[in-house]
Amino acid sequence: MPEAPIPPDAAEDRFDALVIGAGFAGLYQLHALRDRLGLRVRVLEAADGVGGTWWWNRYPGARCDSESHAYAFYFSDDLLQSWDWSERYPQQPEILRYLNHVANRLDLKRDIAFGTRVTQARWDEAAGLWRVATGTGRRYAAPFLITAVGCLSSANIPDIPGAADFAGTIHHTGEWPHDGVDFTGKRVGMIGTGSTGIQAAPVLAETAAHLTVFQRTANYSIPARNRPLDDAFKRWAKDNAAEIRAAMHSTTNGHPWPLGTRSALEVGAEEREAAFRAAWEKGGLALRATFRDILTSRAANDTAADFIKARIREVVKDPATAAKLADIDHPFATKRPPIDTGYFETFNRDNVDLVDIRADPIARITPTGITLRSGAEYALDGIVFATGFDAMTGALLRMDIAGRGALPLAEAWAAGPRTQLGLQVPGFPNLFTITGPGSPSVLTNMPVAIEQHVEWITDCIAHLRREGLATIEATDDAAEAWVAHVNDAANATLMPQAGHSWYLGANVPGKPRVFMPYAGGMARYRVICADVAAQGYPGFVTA
Ligand code: N01
Repeated sequence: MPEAPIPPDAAEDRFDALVIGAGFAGLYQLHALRDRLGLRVRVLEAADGVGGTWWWNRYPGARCDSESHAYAFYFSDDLLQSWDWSERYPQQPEILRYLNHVANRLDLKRDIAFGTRVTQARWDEAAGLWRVATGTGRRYAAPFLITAVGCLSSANIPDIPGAADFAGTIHHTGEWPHDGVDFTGKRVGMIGTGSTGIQAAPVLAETAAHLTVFQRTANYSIPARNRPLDDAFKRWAKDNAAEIRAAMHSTTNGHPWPLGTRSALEVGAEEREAAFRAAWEKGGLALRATFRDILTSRAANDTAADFIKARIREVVKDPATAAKLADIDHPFATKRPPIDTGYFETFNRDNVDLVDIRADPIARITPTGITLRSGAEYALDGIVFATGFDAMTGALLRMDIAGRGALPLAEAWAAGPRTQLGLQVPGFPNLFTITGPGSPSVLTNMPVAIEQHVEWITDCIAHLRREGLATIEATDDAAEAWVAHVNDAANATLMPQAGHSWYLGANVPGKPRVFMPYAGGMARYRVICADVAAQGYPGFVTA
């Protein structure tokens, strides 16, 4: 039963716009609405500080897979010139320092309510307001509600029988204790081999007495080749900011390198191997862009997949372990490709074991460890769930949002997310979802996608105010057409072939299987959104 709207309340705080979340997206959205449009804005943030993803994900080895000089705000020259990254890939504490630098430099913290988790949001039709309840008991209202809650912020904690009885510690990587976890001398079991597990395993292995990695799906990974940045590079990045920005705006994934122009199949085996080898030695996500058809042709993809599998077998000394690690069941980059610092090498350590839980699944957690279906037991002092997130929709649905006619978002999205451009949902006027499902979001270097959404939303609200309009809402027809286009874009790639990926919601039991991000490319998406705005917002109703 839909609940009644939250009644108007004398203690309610009124603003022109409410923003949920104070990560990259929420910080820029606050700045844009407050300092460019002059609106009264409040950001509601569950954590006690800014940072979003980088506030919560403090697991050992947490670092960004985008290169630091591209993982930054490009809307402000002052921010670019006033910050130096120390490494090619920044670690979590450094990114958190960066976001504090941004918040301080732009004087944002005074408009953020920290420790304030949104528990309910209701569209009050008569008043033309979003009424928002929070965990602190304080209520807020504003005509515009903008979610900046991130795509990977709702932890996916597997429901393994017996977990409550475990005598040791259990931690999910996305909810890591702020004072850390000391695994010195401990037997640690880590479940999950996505980007997170692949980053964490080498660091856990350094301190733990023993690390057991429980692998359900073997994964590709490319060496990051992280390194400290020298002064010459830092100077180059600052002096060439405009060119780097232009490059990021022109590419499929929002990274500052172009997709190769050649097919992997039009060159000879030797030349192809040399190209993959060069990308492998350089390190990082650019290997995916070596040839133009790695994500669209299975035969082209196989050449990259075979190259990486050969490297795994080369690095890992024990043939049985190497075989399990290289037994990858999906095409390369159809799940988000991890990059690593010594992941495969970690399995050459005496204190690390790999357990194949596809062959022999986990039966239960006992007070002393993990037992597999075969009866095999692993004695553990600590368990790390590197099991990912209820991605893209989880954080939105968790907030209990209801729109026109008290329609809950969970009902509107019962068969999967329906949006116009990943920005608005039919039936939810004046609600904007930064990097929402149906937008390129997680397929890109996130700050690029975030800047584009924040600027589109800000321009849209400016347009409404200029025209004396109170509301904007996506139409059903537009959302239907957009969802069809999102599906077509995904089906033009190999990505749906990774049947168990979180892009499809397949990692969360019971979640509808719908390819959620827009795979048509960031550059193309940018043009589509700009055209919609230039044409006076077709696909939306304003009033
Ligand atoms: O999560 P994942 P993640 N029993 O969902 C396994 C971003 N990121 O946190 O593949 C046993 O990718 C699951 O197995 P399977 C990045 O976009 C960015 O690693 O479902 N195993 C898989 O191996 C990334 O893609 C950065 O069979 C279970 C693993 O857990 C996204 O976050 C760093 C299980 C989960 O992998 C998510 O990555 C890290 C169960 N019940 C992450 N449930 C940077 O750039 C799940 N698994 C810094």
